[in-house]
Amino acid sequence: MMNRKRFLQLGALAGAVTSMGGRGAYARQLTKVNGPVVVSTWDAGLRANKGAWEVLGKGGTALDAVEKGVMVTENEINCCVGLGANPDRDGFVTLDACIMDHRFNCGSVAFLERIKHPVSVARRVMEKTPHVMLVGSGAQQFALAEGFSLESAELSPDAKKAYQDWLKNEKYEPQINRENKENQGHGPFAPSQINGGWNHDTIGMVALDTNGNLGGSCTTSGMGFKMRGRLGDSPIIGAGLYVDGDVGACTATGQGEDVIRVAGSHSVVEMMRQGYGPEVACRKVIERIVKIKGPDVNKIQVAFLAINKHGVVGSFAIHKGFSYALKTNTAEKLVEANSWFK
Ligand code: SD4
Repeated sequence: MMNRKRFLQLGALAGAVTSMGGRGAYARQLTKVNGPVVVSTWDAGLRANKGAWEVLGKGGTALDAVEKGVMVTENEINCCVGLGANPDRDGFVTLDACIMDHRFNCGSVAFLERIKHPVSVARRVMEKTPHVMLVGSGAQQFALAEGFSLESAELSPDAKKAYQDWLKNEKYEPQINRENKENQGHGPFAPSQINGGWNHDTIGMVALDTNGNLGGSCTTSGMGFKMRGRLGDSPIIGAGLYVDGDVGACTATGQGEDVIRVAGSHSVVEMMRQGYGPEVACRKVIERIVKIKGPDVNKIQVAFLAINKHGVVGSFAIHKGFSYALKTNTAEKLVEANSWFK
């Protein structure tokens, strides 16, 4: 007799599956692709995916693709990620990033200042040191020794304005990350019309290359106006990103503290190892966060974005409003993720 696990595996391979779980019956669509695929969080992912595709489209590796892809976003001044993003409450932009390949090689930097491409520094940590993670002035010292330039500490015009607005109240009250017209602004605190409307600070990307290898990256300025020294999930292997070349890869966005608590991306990959399709795997971990948070779940957003070894993509968020960008040989689009609360 076919057990549940086998059913889900077959369902994922067929490209669509309907299952039971969480709060009852729910139907879902899974995207099964042939050839390379890249997905990344939020709508900045559309541009980042193009950068990744320059590598993937030519048969390059997922690892190179996920580095090149998120570098596009790190480069966008007045965007949500990189040196143009919101500072901490003391007025300094501090960046976190990590990268991982299909063989458990990984590198990470955190609390890094004045370096344009933290994801590339993370890759050097992975490739040139015996360590996984470097932080703060040590990470900066390493970056400079590796030939990265020290950039200006000046805030981008939009970040300067958002910071000055924030200083008026100095209220630490993160809002739910989403992209829609009612909640536009620069970072998680300042609803306004700046910068086309976003209130998130991260890009996570996972990809499968033509050789069937997976890779992932995640880069962020962290939560806007955070306490100095605060780290979220994004640079933490297993929280903001995890890749197991035999199973799948996952990245996270949203309230980092609540992703760290459940080792979010690693937990999603473990669910996929148990046979769940990517969306169900994401949903199972979201369900865990919803239970842990109780009524406080209304104050936070978390979203996971996963891909399995077969190129099946899935995502799930706590609240509506999370979308991810998908690129394959035949598709290039923004997809609204399913969510716990509709
Ligand atoms: C953090 N997870 O620093 C990041 C924030 C984020 O979109 O994803 N913002 O907690």
